[in-house]
Amino acid sequence: MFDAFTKLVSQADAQGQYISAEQLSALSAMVADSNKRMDAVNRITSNSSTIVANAARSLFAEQPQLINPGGNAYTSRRMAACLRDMEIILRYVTYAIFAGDASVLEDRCLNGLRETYLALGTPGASVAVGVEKMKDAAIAIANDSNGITPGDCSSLMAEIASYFDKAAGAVA
Ligand code: PEB
Repeated sequence: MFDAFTKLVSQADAQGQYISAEQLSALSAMVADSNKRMDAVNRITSNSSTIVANAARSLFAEQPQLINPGGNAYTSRRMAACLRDMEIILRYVTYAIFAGDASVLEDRCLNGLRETYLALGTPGASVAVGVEKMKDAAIAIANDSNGITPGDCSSLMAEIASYFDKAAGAVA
């Protein structure tokens, strides 16, 4: 598991090189913007139940076969497993945002997940739709400029979107 710093150290070490000036300036830009990052993590974390519940509701409205008899979220046991899966994925995305690196998400959540869903007969494409819905909700919440000092959060939001896209792409 890496963060933005240890990832660079590992890459530099693999090549037997010092950290370059460009790498230092990229890291220093990240540090300068870290309050935005912490705020985004905090906002997504404290709204996680809403993000998961609304994304699931919207997924089931679009794909009602999932909650009809025989569907993959039919019976409360499967519904609970589905909501739990979405919560797990969202939690790992928040870790990736915090670390500024996707490796925790990849190694501890996405690795083997497609195969798990194949073995369970759970439709990965539907999970991916749910993840994309969480992305939209999370970014709307993290990027809400009401009540905060306005600033440019576009690159952070793009980074956050990329973690959700990675998760969706890993199971679709
Ligand atoms: C992944 N999900 C399920 C299982 C596992 C995971 C390992 C099997 C064991 C169990 O039921 O608990 N676990 C989960 C995860 C990590 C992990 C992400 C990462 C660290 O450890 N059903 C739907 C939707 C979708 C869904 C499309 C969006 O209709 C999910 C939610 N996951 C779903 C369902 C099951 C499941 C299990 C329904 C239960 C399947 C079954 O038992 O029939």
